[in-house]
Amino acid sequence: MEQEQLKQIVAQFDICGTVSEIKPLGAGLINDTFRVNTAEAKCPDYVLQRVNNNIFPNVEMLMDNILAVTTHLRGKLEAAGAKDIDRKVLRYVKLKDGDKYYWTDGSQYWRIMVFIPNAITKQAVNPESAEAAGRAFGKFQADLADIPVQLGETIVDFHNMEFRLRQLREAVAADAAGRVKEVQFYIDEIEKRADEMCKAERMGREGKLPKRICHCDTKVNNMMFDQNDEVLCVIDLDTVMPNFIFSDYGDFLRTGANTAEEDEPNLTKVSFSMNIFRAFTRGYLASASVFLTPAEVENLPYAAALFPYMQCVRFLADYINGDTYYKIQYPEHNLVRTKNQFKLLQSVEENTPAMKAFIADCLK
Ligand code: GN1
Ligand code: MG
Repeated sequence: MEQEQLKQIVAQFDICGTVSEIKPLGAGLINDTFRVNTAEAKCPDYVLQRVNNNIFPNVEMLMDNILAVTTHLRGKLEAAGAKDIDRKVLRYVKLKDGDKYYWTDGSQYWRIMVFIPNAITKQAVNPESAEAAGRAFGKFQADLADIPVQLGETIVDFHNMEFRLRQLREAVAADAAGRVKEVQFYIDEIEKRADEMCKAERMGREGKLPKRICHCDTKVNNMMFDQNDEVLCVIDLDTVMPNFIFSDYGDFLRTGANTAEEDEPNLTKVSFSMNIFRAFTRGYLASASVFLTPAEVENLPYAAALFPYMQCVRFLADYINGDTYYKIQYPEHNLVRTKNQFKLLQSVEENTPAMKAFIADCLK
């Protein structure tokens, strides 16, 4: 998109100063993100985002959720007397006209938040930053437990495994891109595990598992760190909604404990790091064990398997559908991601007894 068009969009928002430059930022697979630099030293820079409204159909609800979440987190930080609050929770910018926090021309949806300077985003973590991330996501869930509003489901059934399997089966039946034959091995491996992997949905129906406010996209790169590997701020709040806590625990390990990136084609590099698992779990239990039920704790190793499995199902369904959901850089990209997540799942499965033993030890 042209600078001029982007500047026109920024001009709708009540920002400080004048825009000097706008350039692409980040590595998200769904929204388009830009950094907006301002000319004046007294003004912050900003982050401009186009919300993908094919994937998030109700942007109004999504922004209401985000405003409720950031306001609540800000209140907690103020009550605790925290310093530098604008580095610890996102601040969204209102339109110049009206009180909305997004601008739309009727087909595209845009929003702006204040850029947090000198913060670090990572694609990979070491044990220190994994432990800090565990504490931060546990605290994120704890802090949002008493949010006074009911948050909407921005993507219905987002982490519902039964639903994701139904989508895959529909994709296989339609075979829109003629790719089913080449991926039959993965379909079979997925089906072998399908029943076990839908355990959370069953437990939920039986009243054995609560839904809590979760982040639901706890990829490593959705959190910002300071220079000392401490977590500053949790970002990418589009999917904050009620869910099983497995979402946040499992999805962090899916990226953080993978010894390679989620689209690494060389599968010998892909495995599940028990070092990262131990550090993250230690951190998570330190801040979340106050509210977790025994059933939640007992199933953390299941959650560690569920998320590579679910992501494998989602990438494979998208590949079979002809790449309609995730951004891709080359034609086989979603297939490479599928294979990567399956390899990671196998490594998680090998490590399950060791994970169970570690968690039991932590609780002693
Ligand atoms: C997407 O937007 P991003 O890149 O943080 C996706 C997640 C997937 C992830 C896989 C709304 O997250 O659910 O786990 O890609 N977000 C949505 O990398 O589908
Ligand atoms: Mg992201």
